[in-house]
Amino acid sequence: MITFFSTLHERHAPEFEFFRGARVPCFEVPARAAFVRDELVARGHELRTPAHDSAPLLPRVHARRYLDFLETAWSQWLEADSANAAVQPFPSVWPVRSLRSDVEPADFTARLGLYSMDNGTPLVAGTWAAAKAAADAAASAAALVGSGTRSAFCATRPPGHHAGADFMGGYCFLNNAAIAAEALRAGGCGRVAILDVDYHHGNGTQSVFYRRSDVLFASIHGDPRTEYPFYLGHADETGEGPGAGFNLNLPLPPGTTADEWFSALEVARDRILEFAADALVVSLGLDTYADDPISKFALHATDFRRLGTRLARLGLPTVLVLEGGYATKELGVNAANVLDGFEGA
Ligand code: SP5
Ligand code: ZN
Repeated sequence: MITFFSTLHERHAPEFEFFRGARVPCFEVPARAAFVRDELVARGHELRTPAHDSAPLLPRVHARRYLDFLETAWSQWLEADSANAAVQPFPSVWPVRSLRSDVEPADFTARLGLYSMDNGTPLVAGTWAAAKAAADAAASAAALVGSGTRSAFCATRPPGHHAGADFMGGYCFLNNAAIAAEALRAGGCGRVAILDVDYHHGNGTQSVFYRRSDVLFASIHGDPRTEYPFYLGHADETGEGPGAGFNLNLPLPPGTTADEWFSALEVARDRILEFAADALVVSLGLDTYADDPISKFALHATDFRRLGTRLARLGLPTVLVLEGGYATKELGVNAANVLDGFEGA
């Protein structure tokens, strides 16, 4: 499968994140993309460098003031104090209920809180370059698939599905799947389905399309009552206004087995077929893997081949975008299994 890959992902390499108040090594590391690239090359898949500029698409998904903040965040951080060059910024205060989010504070950390949903998304000097390259890959894959190629994959990081119109979170900055969907829409696909199979609910993607009927969002994920992102992803979230009925959440309990997971996939498949999508975007999180260090489903390597086969059987032009998956060494095999299952179907 033609796979978009940019070495710019390496520039997003934070040193640590927080877990229970302690600094721990990041789960979302550059080696993830390297393992995926190496396995795809070994199996004969074609790598391409993204050549489409996603800049015109970004404002279709993200708020202008968020894009302006993100693109210049690192230079703003250095302007606040030149000693910040060696420091990872984290938010520590957020405009939750009753606080105002319409006025940008002059304080950098307060602005970072305004544009963040968590303190688990470290930002470094190269974050914008890496996130923009991933968005460019999404635009490039959508352009290829929109012009008649059956499928394309984005072996990109950072991931995107937790990023909303005006916030980062969950290791995500720009919503690559939403950008791919918008690119397909702009390219003439009337109806686009997004299927999110990451372990974590794609809260950002859901929120971007929640009031729209031209983009269906369907997600299978750990129940938000116990799993990140906690505050979205329940089954009763079905869309609003013109989007009523165009959002499908299939939360599953921690410990869900592969057979149970594939039963949920059939429910999502039926909804996507009923929707009569012209194209499919897959938020391909591989953190449903049994040995994933932060997740609690039990899919194995062979299940990812089975997933690829099921995705292909939808019979749709398909853009697949890498999301999570933190069993780093196994990530390449698991991703390549999805692509091989798809192409062998
Ligand atoms: C794209 C994606 O998969 N984002 C996931 C973000 C999850 N953020 C919360 C991570 C919490 C880590 N908990 C560590 C538990 C170790 N036992
Ligand atoms: Zn995830």
